Amino acid sequence: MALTIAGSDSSAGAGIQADLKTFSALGVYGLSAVTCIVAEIPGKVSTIEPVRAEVVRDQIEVLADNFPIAAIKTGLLCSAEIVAATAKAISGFRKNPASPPLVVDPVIAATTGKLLLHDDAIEIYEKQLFPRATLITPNLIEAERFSGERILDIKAMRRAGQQLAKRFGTAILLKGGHLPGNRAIDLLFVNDEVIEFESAFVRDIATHGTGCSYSAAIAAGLARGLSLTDAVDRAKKFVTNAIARHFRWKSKSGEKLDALNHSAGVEM
Ligand code: PXL
Repeated sequence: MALTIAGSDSSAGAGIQADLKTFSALGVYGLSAVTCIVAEIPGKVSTIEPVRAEVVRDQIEVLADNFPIAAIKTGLLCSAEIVAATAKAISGFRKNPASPPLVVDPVIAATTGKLLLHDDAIEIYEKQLFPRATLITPNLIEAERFSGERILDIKAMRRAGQQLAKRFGTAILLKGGHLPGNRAIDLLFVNDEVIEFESAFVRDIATHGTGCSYSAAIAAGLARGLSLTDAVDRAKKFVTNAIARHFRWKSKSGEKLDALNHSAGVEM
């Protein structure tokens, strides 16, 4: 079983809905703790309503006591209080000798650039949640925020990834999807090694929810006992397929909208 601690996306392409669809597609039973409710359509966030931090903590604690959780992922945590409550609840069951691996997707903004995380949450992430992580999966914008460096090419990606892995004592998957070019290159920094993952960059498709689905697929792989490198490799293929076999439709106003196809799947 895998647990996602994340926000609800009403359009269900990102957030907790994407995570649960991903877990199911990869044969893993999904559990969830909701951190906030986001009313949105792909590309346009309307409202964000946080859940009280104690309620977030309680959702995690009742699950931890009663389900054999084999991996955890965090997504949008919304506020400093919720990041702190999550770190506290997780450390409760991470004292257990069989503590599950933790994948932290440090969601700061939606694909459109709309900020989803309060600014004062950054420091709590760095102090309380990152040190507990097995893997952190920033995109370039998030990595710039946490490393304080501009990342405009692969060389800068290597520098920033190494810095973050060292500083937080954890593996880092730095996602290069925002770099120019026709390849989507991600770098995994683990145990002083750098491993490159590459796929063709799929153009002209809105990729709302890709980051959420990627980190959920990695957590699913870890829950099924894959090594970190194998879990990332399968997860990248899963996400690439979900993009390639996307759904597309038109809204009432004639706007073209896309969503990932989580059931396109790959074998784990
Ligand atoms: O894709 C980032 C993201 C994560 N989580 C939730 C979201 C979004 C983007 O809109 O709504 C709940």
